[in-house]
Amino acid sequence: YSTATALEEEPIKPAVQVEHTQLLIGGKFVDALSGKTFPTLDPRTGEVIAHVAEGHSEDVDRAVAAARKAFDQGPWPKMTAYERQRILLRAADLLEKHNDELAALETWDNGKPYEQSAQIEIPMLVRLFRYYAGWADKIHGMTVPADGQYHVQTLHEPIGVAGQIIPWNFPLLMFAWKVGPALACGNTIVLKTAEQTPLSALYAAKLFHEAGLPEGVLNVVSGFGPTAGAALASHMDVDKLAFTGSTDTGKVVLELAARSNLKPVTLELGGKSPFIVCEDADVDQAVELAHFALFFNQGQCCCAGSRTYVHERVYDEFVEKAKARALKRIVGDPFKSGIEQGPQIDSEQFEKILKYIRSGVQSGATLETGGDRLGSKGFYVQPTVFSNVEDGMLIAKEEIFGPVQSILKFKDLDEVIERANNTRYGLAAGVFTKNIDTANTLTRALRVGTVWVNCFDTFDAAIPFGGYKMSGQGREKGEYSLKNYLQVKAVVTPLKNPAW
Ligand code: TXE
Repeated sequence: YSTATALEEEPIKPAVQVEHTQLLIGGKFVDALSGKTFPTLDPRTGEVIAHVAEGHSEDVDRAVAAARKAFDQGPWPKMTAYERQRILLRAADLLEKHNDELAALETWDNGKPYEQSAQIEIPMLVRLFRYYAGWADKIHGMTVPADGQYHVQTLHEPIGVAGQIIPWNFPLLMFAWKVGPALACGNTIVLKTAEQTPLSALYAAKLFHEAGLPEGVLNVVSGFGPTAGAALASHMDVDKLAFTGSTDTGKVVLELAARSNLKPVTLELGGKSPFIVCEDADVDQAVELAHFALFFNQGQCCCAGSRTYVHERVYDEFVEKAKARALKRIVGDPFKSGIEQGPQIDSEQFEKILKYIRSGVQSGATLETGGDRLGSKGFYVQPTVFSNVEDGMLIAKEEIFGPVQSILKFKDLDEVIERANNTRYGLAAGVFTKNIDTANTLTRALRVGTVWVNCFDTFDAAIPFGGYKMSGQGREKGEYSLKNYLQVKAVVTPLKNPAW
């Protein structure tokens, strides 16, 4: 991999200052009541970027009270949809104007390539908020032809205070997936960022206030899961919970929500998505797409194509070329131009990935390339490829969340359908074929929330996303996401003069 030696150089200094490290509650930046802070680390070195206020349950209480007040007494849910839309559009303009600062913060805190942040993720963030701004004045109920002499209509109303818990792999995009629909529908929010990546959401939320968002509508609490996160999930005054993270933590928050006030919950959880390369595939193109499907974002994608199923007729050629492609992957300081892969998020994920790699070797898979850390500091992992992987191996069953490709061989469609579906997950799948019948068969047979045919990770704001089975509940993005943040009220009025 191209840059092992460069990793020993001094890391490049990001072109941004960390301005906001406090909690954002009621429109103001404030310290945690305990005065506690925690360090957020640079994944390139493991060194401290900044100390950030550590929210606990009493801070969540304050944030929920601010959101409650903003919902019950503030202008936000009552203002016209057009006014809400204009604020969201102004916020999108400000996010766009601060593209480079947001991208630098995102890369510094997360380790993803700066060019990916600046050219893909921040533009997607802007697009998401423009998309949701568009919805603000298009949310309406219906008239219902009920039996009897009644005028019946439905009102679509905001739910109230939304609690939102997000992970660290796409901090700003997860912020947008959650905040966008909630605001478009007129809710108020308490958002808890991941402890690994607290910085960019604070910056973005400040821009929403500059855009005219009333105070208390969007509150951001940094802190840890078992304290701040659990307090939010179990809060009696939070009306809805949205969570993205691991399946295990998803179960915990669902239980907390049920045991407290039965708030409805949407969950976007883990995956072990198959990427199926059929016998008619152009192998070079398939290798490139399968590589992207797995290695994008250091392999830290819930929908990563982490089971690469390849038809036996093209298998040997595929494995050889997949190995060559991984060896060409450019790993290095994510602030350097042309970098494809930066460090993993933190030491915990880094150790977890290396453990899975050892397990792959022990279980008898063939390590084609990679298999170890890269450099001596920070959390860089060699792009790793295993062939001869079998369904029962841990690396084929569990979410590795790292740059580790597992290649499995299959003989026919029925067999690969059964094997691809034989998992507790059901988030996404990739299908690579020129045959329309094969594509149709696979897209209908796979029990997953997204099938990408001859593409992968296509993530427009308008496309719904979510999981079957233990990959989640509900859908985010697209029109489908709105119903997570709306109540339906039926209004029934007798008709005094049925003749009319
Ligand atoms: O996830 P957690 P972690 C997967 C991936 C990864 C593994 C662990 O396989 O290796 O999960 O990562 C908050 N009550 N994904 O530990 O714990 C936490 O503070 C309330 C897939 O980072 O699920 C953070 O804000 N909240 C995933 C968020 O939950 C709690 C993205 C996610 O953390 C909590 C990330 C609690 N008890 C990891 N405990 C995806 N679907 O994209 C933690 N949190």
